[in-house]
Amino acid sequence: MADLQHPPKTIYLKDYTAPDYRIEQLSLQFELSEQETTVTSTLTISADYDQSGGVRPLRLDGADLQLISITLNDQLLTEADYSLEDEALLINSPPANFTLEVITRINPSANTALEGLYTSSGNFCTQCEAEGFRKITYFPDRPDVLTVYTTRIVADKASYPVLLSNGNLLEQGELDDGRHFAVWHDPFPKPSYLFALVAGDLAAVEDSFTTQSGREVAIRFYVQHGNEAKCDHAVASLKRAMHWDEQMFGREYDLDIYMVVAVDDFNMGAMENKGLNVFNSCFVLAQPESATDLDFVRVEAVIGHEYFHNWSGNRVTCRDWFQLSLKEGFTVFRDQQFTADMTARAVKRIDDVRVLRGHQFQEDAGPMSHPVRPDSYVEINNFYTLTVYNKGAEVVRMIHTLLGDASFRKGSDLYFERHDGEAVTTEDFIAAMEDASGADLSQFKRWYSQSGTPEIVVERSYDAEQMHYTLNVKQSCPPTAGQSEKQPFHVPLKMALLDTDGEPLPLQLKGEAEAGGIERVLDLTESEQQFTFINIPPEPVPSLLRGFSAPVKLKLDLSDQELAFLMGNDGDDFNRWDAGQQLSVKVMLRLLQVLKSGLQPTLDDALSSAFGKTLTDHSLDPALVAEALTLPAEGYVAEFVEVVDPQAIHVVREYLRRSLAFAHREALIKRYDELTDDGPYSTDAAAMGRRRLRNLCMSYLVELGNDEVRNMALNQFQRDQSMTDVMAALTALVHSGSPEQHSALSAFYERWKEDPLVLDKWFAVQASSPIPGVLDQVRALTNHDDFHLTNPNRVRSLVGTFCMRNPVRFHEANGSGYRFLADWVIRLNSLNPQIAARMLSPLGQWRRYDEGRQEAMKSQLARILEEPSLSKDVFEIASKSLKG
Ligand code: B3K
Ligand code: ZN
Repeated sequence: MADLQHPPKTIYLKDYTAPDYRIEQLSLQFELSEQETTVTSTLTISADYDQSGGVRPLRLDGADLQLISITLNDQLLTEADYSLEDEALLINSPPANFTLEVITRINPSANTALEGLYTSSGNFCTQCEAEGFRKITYFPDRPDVLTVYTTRIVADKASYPVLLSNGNLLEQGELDDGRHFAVWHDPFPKPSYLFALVAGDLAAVEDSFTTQSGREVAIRFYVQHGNEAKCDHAVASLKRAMHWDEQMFGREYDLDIYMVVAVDDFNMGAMENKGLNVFNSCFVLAQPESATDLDFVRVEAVIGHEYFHNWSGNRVTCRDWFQLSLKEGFTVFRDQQFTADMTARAVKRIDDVRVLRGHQFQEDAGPMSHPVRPDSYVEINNFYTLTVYNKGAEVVRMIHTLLGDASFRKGSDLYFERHDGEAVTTEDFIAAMEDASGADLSQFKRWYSQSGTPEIVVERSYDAEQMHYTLNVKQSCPPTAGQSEKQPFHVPLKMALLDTDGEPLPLQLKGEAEAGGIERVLDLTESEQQFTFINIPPEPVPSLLRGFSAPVKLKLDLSDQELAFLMGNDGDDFNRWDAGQQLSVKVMLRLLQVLKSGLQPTLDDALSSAFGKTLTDHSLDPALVAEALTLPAEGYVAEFVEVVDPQAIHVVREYLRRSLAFAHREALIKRYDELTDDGPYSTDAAAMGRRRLRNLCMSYLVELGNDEVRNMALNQFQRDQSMTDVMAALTALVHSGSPEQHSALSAFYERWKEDPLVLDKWFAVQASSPIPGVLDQVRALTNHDDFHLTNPNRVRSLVGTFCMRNPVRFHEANGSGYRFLADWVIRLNSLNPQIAARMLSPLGQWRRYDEGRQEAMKSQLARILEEPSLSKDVFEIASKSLKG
C-alpha cells in the first residue's frame, strides 16, 4: 500500500541482473478449497552464478501467502534459515544443488483482485501475468526463469469435475471423501506468468485440428453448461488461426491439446497460458442473436492473438517486463494481419488507425507517456498499454514495410529459430531482422526507446519549367513525460504522386538513372530532408503516408479541393478515407470558430457533395463507405485544438451529422432500404459491411428527429433479426432521447436479463448516451440489482463507458463526471486495483482543458491520493497524472 509519504519502489530497466538460480523442475500440488487451498511446491534448484565470491541467498517472490513450512533436501527449515520480507522469502545460504519444498495456504474466494488463484461463478481459475504467480506460491516470479511444470490438482469431484492445467494430461483418478485428482505435465519450459489452473463444473466443446506436419491436435473449449452452442465461431476462428500461422509464419502448434476456458470475471480480454488459454467469456461466446458483428470480429481477433502468442510470447518469451512489447507488439501485428486476411484489409487498417490516433496519441502526449520499451515502472500491470500493444505493433509493421514481405518472414523465422526456449529482448528481435535481411535498423531502434508521437511537416514546391517536384520534410518529436530531447526517428514514408486523373506517376528522384515504380517508401532519417522528383508534368497531388506507414502526425497543408480530389481518386484505400477525415476535421474546426463568434453555421458544400457521392457509389465496398461516412470522433477532433471544449466539439459534430442527414435524407433512406438483407443470415465480411453501412444510415436518419425515422428504428428493433441490428436500433433510440427508448430498454432487459454479456450492452448503451442529465441515470444504474462491482465487465460497461466513451457528459463543466469517476476509483481500489487504475486515464488529460476543468480534475486526483491505503496501481497513475 502506498501514499505520497511512502511511495512504492520504482523498478528500472538499467538495474536488470540475470537470475542467480535455475529452477530445473517444478512440481506443484493443489488441494483446492474455496477458502483454504493448500499449495505444495517442490523445486529442483541449482545455482547459476559464480560462487567464488560467496553464497548468495535464493530470493522467491510471494504475496498474500500464508507460509506453512519450508523443507530443504528433506530438512525442515527454521526461522534462522530464511527471512520473510513483505513480498519475498529468502533462503539464506542454500547449497549449489538442492530440492526445496514450500507449503503455503491461500484463500481464492477472497481474491477480488482476480490475480493469482480466484473463484469465478463457482469455478477456480488463475491469472498469473504479470506477477500473479507469487500470489499462489513462493517462486522466482520473473519471465526469465523458465522451468518444466508438473501440476497435480486435488478437488471435490461433484463440485469440480473438470481439473485442468498446462500441457498434457498424465494421470487422473479417484480419491477418498468424494475427491479426485488430475496430473498435468507441460514439457515446454515456461516462465511462471504462463502457468494456469482451472477447476470447475464446465461443459466441454470438442474439435480437432491436423497440423501441417500431420499431427492431430485436440481442441477443447470449456464453458458454463448451456453455453456450448455459443462456441462455434470461436472454435472455427481458432482453426483458422492455426492454419493461418502455419501458412504465413510457418508456425505449427506443439502440444497434443489446445484448451480455452471462458470465465465471467476477468480483468482483461484473455490470457495465453501455455496450452490452456483463459478467456473473458465476451471473447468466446458469440451467436448472431446475442452478439454483434463487432463482437464476432473481436472474438476471432482475440482467439487469434492468444493462439499466436504460443510462438510470439510462449516459445520465445521476454527477458524482463520492460520487453513486454517484444511479445505484445509483435503479436498484435500478427493478429492485425490475420484479421486483415479474414475480413477486409483496408477496413481493418482504418479501424486500427482510429484506435491509435484516437487514444494512443493521447497516451503518448500525457502523463503516462512511455516508450514502447519503457525504462521504468512502479506497477507493471499499468504498462499493458496502447503504446506497448498498438504502437508496438506499428513498430513491427514499419519493420515489415522497410524489409518487405519476404525478408520480414526470413527475419521472423530466424528470430523463432534462434531464440526458441529463451527469454529475450527487443534488441534480439531487431538483430534477427537485421541478420536475415541485411538491413541496418540501428537508427530505427529509437522507436523502442523514445516516447512521443513524431510530427512530420511536409512542404512541397513545383518547378514547372524543370518539371521538378520537391518535398521538404521536417521531423520533430515534442518533449514527453521524462524525455525532453529526441533524436530523429527512422520513418518509412510511403508515398505516391497523383496526376490530374488520379493516376500515380512514375517516381524518379534526382540522381536516379531511371524511374522506379509508382509508389515508394522514403526513408526519413534526419530532422530535415529534401526529396526532388524529376519529370513530373504538371503539378501533382501528393498522397503521403499511404496506409499510415508510420505512427506519426503528418502536417501537409492540402486544400479542400485537393482533399476532395484524394477522396475520390487516391488508389490507396486508407489515404482515400483519410482525406475525408482530414476534410471533416477542417470543416469541424471552422465550425468551432463560427460557433465561438456566435454566427450561424452552414453546411460545407465540398464535404456535403463528397458525402453524397460516396453514399451513392455502389462500386465501393459498403464497409469502406461506412468508414468514409463516419465523422472523426470527438476525441480525435480534440487533438487539433489548443484548449479542448468537449461541449463545443459535440455540438459541432452533432450539427454536422444533422445537416448531412437533412441534405441527404432521400439517399440515406434509399441506401438503408437497398441494404436490407433478406437472405440467410451471414457473418461473412460482406454481410457485415452491408449491415454496418445500413445501420450508419439509420444513425444519421434519427438525427432528423421525426416520427418516420423513429419508427424505422423501432421497427428494426422489434424485428429482432440480429444483435447487430437490435443494438444499432436501440442505440439510435436511446442516444436521440426518443420517447420510445424507455419501452425499448425495458423490453430488451426482460428479454436478456439472464445473459450477462448482453446485459453489459444494456448498461453501456445507457452510459454512452449524450443526452443531458445522463449521469443521474448512470448513478441510479449503479444501484441496479444487476450491477455487480466485483465483475470487471459490468464495471467497464457502466462506469468505464460513461467515463471513457461519453466525453460530452463526462466533461460536464461542473465537474460532476470527475467526482463520479474518483468515487469509483476509490471504491474499486481495494477490491480490484487493476480495474481501478485503468479507469483513471481520462483524469490524466487535464492539461488539455480550460482552467475550470483543470482544477476540477486535479482536485479529484488529489482526493484519490489522500486515500490512506492506495494500491501501487492507482498510486502510480494518480501521482503521475497529477504531476502532469
Ligand atoms: N498477455 C495478456 C495480458 C496480461 C495482462 C496482465 N495485466 C493478454 C494478451 O495480451 O494476450
Ligand atoms: Zn497479448
